[in-house]
Order: sequence, then structure tokens, then C-alpha cells
Amino acid sequence: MGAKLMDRYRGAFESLARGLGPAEQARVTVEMFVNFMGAALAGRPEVFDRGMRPIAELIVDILDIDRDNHLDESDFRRFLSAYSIPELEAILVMRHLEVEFRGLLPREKFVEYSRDFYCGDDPSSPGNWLFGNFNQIPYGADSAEAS
Ligand SMILES: [Ca+2]
Repeated sequence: MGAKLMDRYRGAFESLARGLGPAEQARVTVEMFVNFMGAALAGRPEVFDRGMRPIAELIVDILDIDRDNHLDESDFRRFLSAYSIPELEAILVMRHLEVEFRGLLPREKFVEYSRDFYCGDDPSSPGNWLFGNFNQIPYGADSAEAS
């Protein structure tokens, strides 16, 4: 499954490189990546379902050791640690996703949070927390003011 996930990510990055054009393919900055992903996915859940949902499903396949279609807290902590999310932030993330209280994150909920993260426009959506606390990352208008 790990190789399959790598193939999916490789395909997504090849799609990104094609979308950027030949001059930009050698180097993709964070800003280029964010702008491309935003243009491709923001407000377009059908694009997520075609391209990113299979990746989200594979992530659940890899993490869900006991194959009950739910990520328990230790499964989900492995996911967060793969994104280098510190322990205290992981607790905050799980609180926003309600994992801490129910102890389980169903497969469909993980996919729904992923879809919200990539496609949603509701700043209060729990899905915005799936990959950590983005409120503390200086990007966009705030970083432009800081530089
Ligand atoms: Ca499980």
C-alpha cells in the first residue's frame, strides 16, 4: 500500500508540474504549490473526489491496522506524526476533529475532513485542522505584511 500511495502522490505532483509549465517544473515553491492546489481544488469537491480521495482512502488503508474502517487515536497520532505535528498540537487537532472524545475517526469522516481541508471555504470547518494548526503559520496576507 505504501508503494501505491507513493505512486498516487507522484501522479499528483506530475499533474502539478504539468499545470505549472516547463519553466517551473524544476522548482516548485510553497507559494506556487499553494496557488496551484487552491486553483485546482478550492470549491471543487468533484476534483477532490477524482484525484485526492483515492489518496485519502489509501492513507486510511495504511493507518487502519485492525481494518475496522476507523482510525483510533494511535492510528491518527501516527498520521499526525508523519506530518511532524508536535504532541501538544496533535492534542489540539484531535480536539477540533473530536477524535479525543469519541476515540475513533471513521474512514468517511477522514475523507470528509480531507475534502473540507482542500475544497472548503468555511474557516470554522474542523477539516481545516486535519494537517495541523494553520492559524499559526504565517502565509498569505499576514506573511506579506511581515516581510
Ligand atoms: Ca482501526
